Amino acid sequence: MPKVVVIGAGIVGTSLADELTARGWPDVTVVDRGPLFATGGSTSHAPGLVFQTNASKTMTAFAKYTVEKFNALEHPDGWAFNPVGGLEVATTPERLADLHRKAGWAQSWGVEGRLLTPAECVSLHPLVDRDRILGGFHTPADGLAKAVRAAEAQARRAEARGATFRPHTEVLGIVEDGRRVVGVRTADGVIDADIVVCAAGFWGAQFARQVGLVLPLVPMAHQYARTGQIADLVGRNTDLAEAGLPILRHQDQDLYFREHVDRLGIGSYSHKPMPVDMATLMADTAGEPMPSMMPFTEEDFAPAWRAAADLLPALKDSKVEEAFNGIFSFTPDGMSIMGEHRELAGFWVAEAVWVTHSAGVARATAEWIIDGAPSIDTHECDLYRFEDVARSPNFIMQTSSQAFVEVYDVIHPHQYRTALRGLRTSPFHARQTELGAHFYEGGGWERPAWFESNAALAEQLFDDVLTAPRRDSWASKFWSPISVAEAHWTREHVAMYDMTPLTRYEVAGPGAAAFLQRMTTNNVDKSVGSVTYTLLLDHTGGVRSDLTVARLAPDTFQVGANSPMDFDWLSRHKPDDVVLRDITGGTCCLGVWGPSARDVLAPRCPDDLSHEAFKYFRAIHTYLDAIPVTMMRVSYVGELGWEIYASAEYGSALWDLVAEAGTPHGIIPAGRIAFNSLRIEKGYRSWGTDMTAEHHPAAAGIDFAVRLAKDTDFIGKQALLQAKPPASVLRSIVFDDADAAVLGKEPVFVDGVCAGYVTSAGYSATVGRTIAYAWLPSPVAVGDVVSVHYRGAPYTATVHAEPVVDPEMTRIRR
Ligand code: FAD
Ligand code: THG
Repeated sequence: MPKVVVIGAGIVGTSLADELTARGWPDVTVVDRGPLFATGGSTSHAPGLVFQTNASKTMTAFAKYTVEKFNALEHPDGWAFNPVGGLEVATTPERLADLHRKAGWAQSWGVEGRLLTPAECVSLHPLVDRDRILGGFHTPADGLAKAVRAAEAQARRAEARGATFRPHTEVLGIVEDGRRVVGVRTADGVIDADIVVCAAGFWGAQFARQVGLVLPLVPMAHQYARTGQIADLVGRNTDLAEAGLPILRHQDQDLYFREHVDRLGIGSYSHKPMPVDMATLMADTAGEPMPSMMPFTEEDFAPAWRAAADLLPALKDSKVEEAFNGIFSFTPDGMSIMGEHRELAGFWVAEAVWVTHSAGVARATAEWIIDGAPSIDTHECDLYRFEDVARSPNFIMQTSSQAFVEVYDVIHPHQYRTALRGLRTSPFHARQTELGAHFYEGGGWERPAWFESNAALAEQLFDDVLTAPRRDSWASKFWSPISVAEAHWTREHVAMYDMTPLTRYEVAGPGAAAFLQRMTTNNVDKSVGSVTYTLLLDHTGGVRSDLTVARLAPDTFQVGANSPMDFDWLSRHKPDDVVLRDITGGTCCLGVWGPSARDVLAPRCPDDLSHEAFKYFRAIHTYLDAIPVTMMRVSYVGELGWEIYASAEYGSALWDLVAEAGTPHGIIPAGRIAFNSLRIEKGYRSWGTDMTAEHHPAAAGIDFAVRLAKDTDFIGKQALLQAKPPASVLRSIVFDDADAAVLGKEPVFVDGVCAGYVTSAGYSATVGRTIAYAWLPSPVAVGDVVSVHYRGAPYTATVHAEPVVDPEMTRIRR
């Protein structure tokens, strides 16, 4: 049996010990520097509010499991979970509308919830001032976790199965044999270990540096205060129950509330970000009860108190009695950090985890360690989701601070980071700026969403042939009707798209072909010049990514990938005779697509670009005028055309060349919104949004990329052979109302019952409707009518055969 050492006996470490031992791994030692189980970490003082509903399906699933598990825990002192329910109130129209959106997430992810009138809110929570609120959202299964009890109850269960808990034992270092962990070093000596899990809470980032690992988290102080006795609460709660009113969120003022018998606890995010300096932490917390508590800074709390008393008038006769600035972790994207160190096998992390998500994170980590993969999708929490740029201290600090400020804000799904923009720009950036590009940010890259230079063209098209959808103020944020014209023009004429941010690797060496055959599902061992669409699966058959693999030389492949996690996965499996290199930044890529693409490019290219000479899904190395390029006849927008790759120094010359060659054909630059709508029309999935490792290829509708019959065994093949037919499948749905817009994650109803959810969507210029992907029960058939609730309003849509546009592939193969 593998020996596991868990660093940290907070809510995460104890829960993990429970999950590991429950799966038949008894040899687990949990060590903590502090006493058990009030160790002094964040868990020891967490007020334990558990709101399950989250924009992220994964985080919601983590929270649901925490609630389910904690409800069933037993502790001699009383409850570990008190399901008082959760209530979020709105004091602005924007928030009220957003609560409808949130209610949609709850439906999509299976959390019971209901929107309430102000009167209903007050009858649930009589302290709330009826006149201050416009409505609320109530989730009856939410509640309070007694975090230290929950930790102890889980620890005792783990102990009964063989686990050991060692208080007052600081882990000073990791013992390794070069590539693997073999133990942890403490003042009392070494504890042997095959696996070490860092669950050290906000100390984790500092600790992980010892083993060369950057954990993008920032320890931040957050204020929590308890009032004195409140007359209206006297007699309501027994000492044992502590609370009966729902936990309350007043997000417009960055506040949350819970009862402590006849007192109220108030948490505030309304203060400035207060990152904690780990170098002076010991001194800064010296006079406090715990090393995770900073002295209370009263002046930072003053506005929070006024806002609290404004919502809850009963507070006016009270005051703060006890308060502290508690420390916990913030990350650049608000998600946890999970996974195994790539360069040090056996070193795992489970970090930046709220009490709310703790049991879910622990379960997924245990599954990952024992079974090789978690049973639910965790890519949003993956240790290797971060681009290199996102691991710099400056980036981590600035983005995590922004995440703190925005923690309760209404965040639009297309709202992009404002901190640290302009870091990664393609060689086309200067030209794009001149053309009035509106930039989105993705993976640190500046990506044009649409171009103001196309405004006049759009106006003209809307006068003549096109109709612009009428979008409400929410759906038209970070959006422009110009994108509709750009998409239309691509289908009718030709457009150029900046594909530089598309992650690409060179896979080279004598073992390259065999390696890619084993890693991916399709047959990539084809002639030089072939391009293959293929999948990376995990061992359970889940889709980790979809790739294009171009064979540029017998032993050299160019792989078009999706995220740093692909690099991570390939690196972990790579034999020594294969070299894997990320070539994204040193190269650039321009997509030139549309019926006129050949007419634009052929006159500038010495090679024959005719359909017969340069077939679909082939690649060649050639020239455009004097510029050396690799041209790939691939089109994610589903049109005739090429991805043109060049070394970065040729980038601006390449842009100018194509723009000039395209002028007689009316070429335009086009942005991400048009791009997205075209790929949805064409039935192409976007990994991470439409499909994840939670889905098998057949469910996601991409099993055409799986060659079960190929000679080489590939990762995931056995799992696919044993798989049952999927219970739900990804479908294209087309809205009936030309003005209906959805943005993603909306619940989908079949026969009045919520049966699935939207993944991505775009307005299709070709069919004049919004098209969306949705996960739906597999019996739902083409032609069936469904209803999608967008911020509370129902819109009907029809399940459509795929692809919606050009099923015969005549546009691409010509
Ligand atoms: P911790 O509980 O901090 O445990 C980590 C443990 O690791 C500590 O016990 C520490 O002693 C130990 N350790 C560290 N380094 C070493 C080492 N080298 N050797 C040995 N041991 C080590 N979350 C919610 O879900 N709901 C809330 O309402 C909520 N409210 C909060 C309010 C405040 C004021 C604060 C500060 C946080 C709140 N949180 C809340 C967040 C939550 O408390 C934390 O995210 C969570 O408790 C973290 O759990 P953990 O097990 O990862 O870390
Ligand atoms: N271009 C390149 N690589 C990529 C993408 C890309 N890698 C990541 C991501 N995008 C992969 N996604 C797709 C999805 C569909 C197609 C290409 C990349 C595609 N599919 C055709 C189809 O389904 O009809 C071809 C299928 C086949 O012949 O097997 O074109 O945008 N370089």
